[in-house]
Amino acid sequence: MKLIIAVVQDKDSNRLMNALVKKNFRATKLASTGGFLKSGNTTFMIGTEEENVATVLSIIKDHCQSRDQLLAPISPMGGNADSYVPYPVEVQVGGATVFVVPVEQFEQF
Ligand code: 2BA
Repeated sequence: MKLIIAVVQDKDSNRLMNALVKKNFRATKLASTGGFLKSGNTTFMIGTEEENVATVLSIIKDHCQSRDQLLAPISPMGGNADSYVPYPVEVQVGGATVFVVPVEQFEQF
């Protein structure tokens, strides 16, 4: 068994969850925050058999799109001056960042 961990944009998360459920994949959605933009994103945990990994990856690919996002300057007041960027920066946020990890044991009680 494998655990697919996918960090996706909030905008794509409902469509992705619907597509996974429609194809009978079980998934858990977690609210997460990107370290760089410090804005919300969604992390999916999808446990599935090894032979299904390619199918799940293609569903993720089909339902998540990359977008340009503007990183607005935020005053360092009360925050960390090390990360202060004084001008807006455009970054391309990927459709999905995916990790596929082996599952040592899977139990449901
Ligand atoms: P964030 O950390 O908020 O990053 C958003 C986007 O900002 C990234 O898109 C990338 O284009 C840019 N970015 C991140 N760090 C940067 C840096 N040090 N310098 C310049 N640009 C930078 P993605 O790479 O598509 O990542 C989207 C989200 O996926 C990330 O949100 C983070 O939540 C997650 N992620 C990406 N790589 C990861 C990793 N190796 N481990 C864990 N989570 C990761």
